[in-house]
Amino acid sequence: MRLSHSLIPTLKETPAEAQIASHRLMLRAGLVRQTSAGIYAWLPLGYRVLRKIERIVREEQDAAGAQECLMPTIQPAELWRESGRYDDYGKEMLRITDRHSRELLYGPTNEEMITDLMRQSVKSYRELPQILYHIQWKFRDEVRPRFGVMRGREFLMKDAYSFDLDYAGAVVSYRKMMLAYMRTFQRMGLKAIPMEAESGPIGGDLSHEFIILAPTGESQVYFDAAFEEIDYLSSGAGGFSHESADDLERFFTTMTTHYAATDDKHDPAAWEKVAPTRRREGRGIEVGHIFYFGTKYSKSMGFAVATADGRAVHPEMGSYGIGVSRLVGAVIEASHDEAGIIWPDSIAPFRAAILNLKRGDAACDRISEQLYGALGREALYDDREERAGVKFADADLMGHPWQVVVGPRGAANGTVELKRRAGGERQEVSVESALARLA
Ligand code: 5CA
Repeated sequence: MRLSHSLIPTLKETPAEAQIASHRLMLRAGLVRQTSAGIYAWLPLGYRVLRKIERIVREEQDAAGAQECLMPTIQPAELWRESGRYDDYGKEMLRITDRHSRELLYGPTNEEMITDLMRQSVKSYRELPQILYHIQWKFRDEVRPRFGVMRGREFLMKDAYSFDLDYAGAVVSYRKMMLAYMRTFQRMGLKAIPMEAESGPIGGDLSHEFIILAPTGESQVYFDAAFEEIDYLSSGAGGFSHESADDLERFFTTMTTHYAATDDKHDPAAWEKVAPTRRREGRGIEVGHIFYFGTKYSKSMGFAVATADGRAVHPEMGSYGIGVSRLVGAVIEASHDEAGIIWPDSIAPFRAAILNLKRGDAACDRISEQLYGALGREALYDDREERAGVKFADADLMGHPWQVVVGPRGAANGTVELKRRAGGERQEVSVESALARLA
């Protein structure tokens, strides 16, 4: 993309309404703009990050055997009357009436709708287990939307739903999703820790929140350093596979043996037993939440399948959420400095920015175009008529993992400066070796 013709409105000043780093930086780097309270438009730079996060989430859901589908944002009230949640949900639910006076709502989650879709078609034990997921916008009329996309009213969620014949099957699905989550967050450069949680309005018996550390997190968390040392992506010895029940068991035992708790579940006596050098404590942000709730919806909504011996059983269910749009803010909370965002390579909007320091200089223009041509869609070419200082500051603010600085002195000798955003290291290299590093 050429920055001169892009809607990436960076700001020098900090917007007054932004209280936390990620909100400030998302506005300043031109990722989003608020259109109503708690509702955001995703501008090109922000949308590229959102899509990359979505892609990682999707790949890991697919790898765990979940099927992607897409349910609508607008749902009929009747479904929610069947489960009894229409009234329970209260003012957080955005209720809509259409021209025929039919009651609709903008979905805050999809347990009812997926149960309805399954009960229409799945009749036999032979068709289970199944896990379905979608990545779709949700609406919750939060009393106090705040911190930008971290607590929005409209937000993008990945929600998955598992259906099993019995409790033992449901436990396997729950563990598979938990492993998929740990892999997903690790791929985004995040250290997430699963913590046992209350299940709240979703209902149910077993629930874990996935928390990442950041000073602005909403709750105080305590955990064993063991969580920081596990490589969930490793396929070698000690690694975990979704395919193996033994691996899933060993994985779940690991996740639930080491101490981890939010302040409302914190147990000082158990905490005392963790070696002092291994105690980790800080503020945490919830980026995902999973629930096992048995037959709560299958029973209330009359979804049953025939077993091998001709009985009818209500499938055991779980639901599994990831805050896709919240993750954009959460990653920034976990990875930024005074100058701006520091994107992990896996979700950076662009891999590199090309900074042409002297537009109109034949060598600078030629080398910049050459780099841009070779790097293609993964490069943002700063071809604006701006001072070098402005280009440096904007590139740091936007946080691309690499900057390729094309200045007149180097360009005359066929060299550029390659800067790594994370550590700040700079290196004078030939155009060819810059390309080799970034390709
Ligand atoms: N039905 C279940 C799981 S599919 C569910 O709705 N779970 S949830 O309420 O915990 O939401 C799942 C994730 O969505 C949360 O962990 C959080 O990361 C994200 N989320 C929830 N509310 C908001 C919000 N107001 N703004 C941004 N993200 C949110």
